[in-house]
Amino acid sequence: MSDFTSVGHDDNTAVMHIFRSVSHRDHHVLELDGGRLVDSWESPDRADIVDAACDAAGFASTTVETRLVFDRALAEQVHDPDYVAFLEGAHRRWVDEGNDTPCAMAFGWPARRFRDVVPKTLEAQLGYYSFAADCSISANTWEAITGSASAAIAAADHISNTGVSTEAAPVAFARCRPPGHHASRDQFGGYCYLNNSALAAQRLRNNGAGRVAVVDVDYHHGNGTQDVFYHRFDVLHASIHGDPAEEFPYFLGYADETGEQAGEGCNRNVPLARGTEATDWFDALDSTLTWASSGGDNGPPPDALVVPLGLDTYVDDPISHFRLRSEHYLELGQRLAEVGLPTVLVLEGGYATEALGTNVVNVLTGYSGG
Ligand code: SP5
Ligand code: ZN
Repeated sequence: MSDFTSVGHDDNTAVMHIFRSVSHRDHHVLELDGGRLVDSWESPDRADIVDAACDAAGFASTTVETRLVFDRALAEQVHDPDYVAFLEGAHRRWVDEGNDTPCAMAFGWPARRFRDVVPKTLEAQLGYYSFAADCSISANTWEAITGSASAAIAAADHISNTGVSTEAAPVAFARCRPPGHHASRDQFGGYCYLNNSALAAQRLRNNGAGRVAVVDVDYHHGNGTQDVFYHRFDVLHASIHGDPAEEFPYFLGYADETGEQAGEGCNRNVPLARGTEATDWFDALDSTLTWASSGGDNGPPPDALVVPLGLDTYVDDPISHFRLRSEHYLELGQRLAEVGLPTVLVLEGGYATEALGTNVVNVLTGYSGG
């Protein structure tokens, strides 16, 4: 039985545990960037560097076995079952249709005043089930995305099962790759296919958490997670990100998106301008954590926290424009720990690969009281 009673912090600090998959390594895809098809910024090196840094820092870890952990029924709670089946079969169909290029990629999308009708052919469905040309599907993408989802699911189960048996609120880090927070109920894009953070939040609900808060600190708006939970009261969603008027994903993430129907008042967006400095970013974080931990605009406080953790807020990130430095990630970890809720940290973006290991370790160390 899981138990989500929050026990707060005293002198004891949380023991961080890491969950990760190895199947990510064979997922390397192409993206359209500046008018060229290039190797994706979201490279296999990212995860390998994070793993090496976490191991060197002495954090305990578990490598998940996808076939034991991946839960298709859970994936179909978060995503359209037809979309999940499409992801599973897309690359096989790409090869069977005689394509001799490595990545299945869309080139046409349902735009304004187009019809929302599922088309028949693979090339049409690639557009129907995606929203951006920064994302494609390679031979081993399905294995990588189910492995990544499994890391998030195992991390959620870990904090559910740890419950009140430790002094401090339990915490786990899902070292996911590929990332997930741009993946909506039925569209991939932004390097994301299955929404790992949404899967973790849904799993925590299934395990007994009454309400779950998701606080997304990636540089980019968590459009996919917002989409999945937009009409729901049981999962709060907040995101601090580059203003969509100038940053990907461009068409969602404004401050007036507050949720709909049962989810009204359960969504919060804090768009910030390019060039935002750490002091302003931490002000946004504090007010967002206060909002989330008090239950959003209405309703009871959450029993657990999921943090889509992007490190692309870093000053030297090659595709992003906030100005956090490595020491700020220690502070981020501390602020998240101060919330005092059972927490799953889920790796999202971060493309300054040489600094990514240090920055992730700093969040985990700050959280762990180091
Ligand atoms: C998980 C995540 O962080 N996804 C981000 C996906 C962003 N992809 C498109 C970014 C376009 C930025 N253009 C920069 C041009 C540099 N040559
Ligand atoms: Zn990002």
